[in-house]
Amino acid sequence: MTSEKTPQVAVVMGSDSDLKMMESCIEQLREFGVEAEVRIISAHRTPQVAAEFAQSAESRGIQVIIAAAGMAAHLAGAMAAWSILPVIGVPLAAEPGVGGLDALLSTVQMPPGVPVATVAIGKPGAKNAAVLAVQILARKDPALRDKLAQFKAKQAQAVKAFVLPDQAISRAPGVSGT
Ligand code: RP5
Repeated sequence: MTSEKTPQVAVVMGSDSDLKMMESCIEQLREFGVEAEVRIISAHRTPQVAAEFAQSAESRGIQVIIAAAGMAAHLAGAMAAWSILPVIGVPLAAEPGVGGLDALLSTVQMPPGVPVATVAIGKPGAKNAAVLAVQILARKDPALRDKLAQFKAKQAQAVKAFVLPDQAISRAPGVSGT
């Protein structure tokens, strides 16, 4: 007998070359106790699979789709086109490339009526996609809501607890250590 729950979040990415960047997303979800269905699906190389995945996601229990891709990144848009689930897009910087600006514009510039909630380029965006997905799930999950509150409080505590080294203070005029 297995106690595994059906994943509520899908994390899809355009290539196995994106996995290194998206590990921080998967890891962040895991820290909240949220398991993800992780798939490599390309909007361009496997368009049929992308359509079928997005169309069946809701009936499989998925609540949020996180889609990451680089270059002319159309994966998040394709997910949003084929599903009514909220889609979070993570633009990635492919190598060689233009630093992810290509993917950012491809992901964020969706036409009216087909939104993709687009986060920052690369690793910070990958992590934020996980937090945003958890925030969506937490609306109907009090335990997850409490974990989010703790996560925020811990972040604030880390900022408050940071002590500037004396040297840094003396080098930055106008910056007070208190
Ligand atoms: C995109 O093209 C992928 O998401 C990846 O970021 C980029 C390059 O893919 P590979 O050539 O490394 O498979 O579709």
